[in-house]
Amino acid sequence: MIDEAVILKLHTIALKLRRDVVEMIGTGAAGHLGGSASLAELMAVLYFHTMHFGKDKLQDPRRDRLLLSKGHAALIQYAALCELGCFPREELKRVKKINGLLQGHPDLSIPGIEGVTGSLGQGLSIGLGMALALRLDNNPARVYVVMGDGEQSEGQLWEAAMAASNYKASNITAFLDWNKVQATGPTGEIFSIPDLDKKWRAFGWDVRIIPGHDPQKIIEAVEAAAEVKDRPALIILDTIKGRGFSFAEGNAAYHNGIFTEEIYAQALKELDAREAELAAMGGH
Ligand SMILES: Cc1ncc(C[n+]2csc(CCOP(=O)(O)OP(=O)(O)O)c2C)c(N)n1
Repeated sequence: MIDEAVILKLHTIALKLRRDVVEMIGTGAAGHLGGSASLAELMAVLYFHTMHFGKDKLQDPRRDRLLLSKGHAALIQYAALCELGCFPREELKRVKKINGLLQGHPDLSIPGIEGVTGSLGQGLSIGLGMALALRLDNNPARVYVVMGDGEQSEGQLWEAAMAASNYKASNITAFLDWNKVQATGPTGEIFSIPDLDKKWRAFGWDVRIIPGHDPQKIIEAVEAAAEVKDRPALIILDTIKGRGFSFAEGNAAYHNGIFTEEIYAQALKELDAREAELAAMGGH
């Protein structure tokens, strides 16, 4: 059982990351709220609890690597890296601006980013290459790869899944953000891939499905996955797209929707309400 204070802290960090995402999107411009918000707890756990990573470890060969294969959700990763001190907060204000450090998809020029992603389906291949190289070097670092459920329709990803299993790349933990909505509608309607857990298992992976907004469950699953020594591990996160924002939850319009002034104000109001809730529980 993980200490309650640790879990509360992770919830507080997830809220902070969501707030940064909303502020980065601002008003009048498009930004990926939905697929960022569904990852807030995962990012909080990985970057602030699990990973051997930090601003002083960016060149450390033994740092764990995280690849956001669903690179369009970069804002949540930028928020986490900024909170870790990898770059100044001023950069968040210049996100997606010409000459800004932080562009629409992760890029190697950004401190803490390990791979260029955004063209869906590639992150697992990149991660597998890293994992095999780390193993050759007897390096104990782990590779974490975060994929989307819409992204599961990319063929390259399944080639990488087969290869990772063939090479028994047990130093990979992949995540599938099972938020059930992709860019323009429900994933099941656009390109239905039922029984994802069975498919990944059939491809030779260790698979578990967990509630994806529960830091405790994420920590437990990540620790259990690291104990699997003969195959790569996949954690399917049962999540809600746009989690934390009533207007965006399960709503494809906020995959990449523009915030009006009213919607922006509503988002801040809901963040404040959650902050008050966490404060009442002892968080700050
Ligand atoms: C190869 C490729 N095809 C299409 C796109 C355009 N695209 C960006 S996000 C997206 C939907 C992704 O859905 P999902 O993986 O479920 O992401 P999430 O809902 O978690 O944000 C698409 C099709 C892309 N980035 N790359």
